[in-house]
Amino acid sequence: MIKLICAIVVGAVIALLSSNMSAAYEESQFLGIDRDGNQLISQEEAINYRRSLFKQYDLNQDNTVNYEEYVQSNRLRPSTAVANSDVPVPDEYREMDQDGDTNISMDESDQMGMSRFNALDEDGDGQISKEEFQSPGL
Ligand SMILES: [Ca+2]
Ligand SMILES: [Ca+2]
Ligand SMILES: [Ca+2]
Repeated sequence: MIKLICAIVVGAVIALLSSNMSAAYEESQFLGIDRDGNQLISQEEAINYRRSLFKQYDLNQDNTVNYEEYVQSNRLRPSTAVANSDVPVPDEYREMDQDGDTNISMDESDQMGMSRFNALDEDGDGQISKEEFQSPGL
């Protein structure tokens, strides 16, 4: 019986810890995007954030993110796999790559940012509050 109680207590503590950790993650992501620290994410801040992500993805800096760069940046392929082995295309990439040429332009990335922004902005006031901000975010 004592063992069972211990197991329940340990389980509850683990559940509590992991829920706190995901909240902390969202909090730090929010603070990273909210550059002027007014506790709201404006459209401009959202676009700036998308552009900094875009630059990180664009490994050869030619202003497009091709699928190989996306795979490498997101570590979608295990490091032990062959360099150009196929990785299934995630929905996010398909959604961004509107013309389907397997290159993401900055425009396409901006549009994805705006559609995510609008999806998160539940009250439609053009700002994302902490309450509105949630995973997967922008
Ligand atoms: Ca702000
Ligand atoms: Ca590139
Ligand atoms: Ca809002």
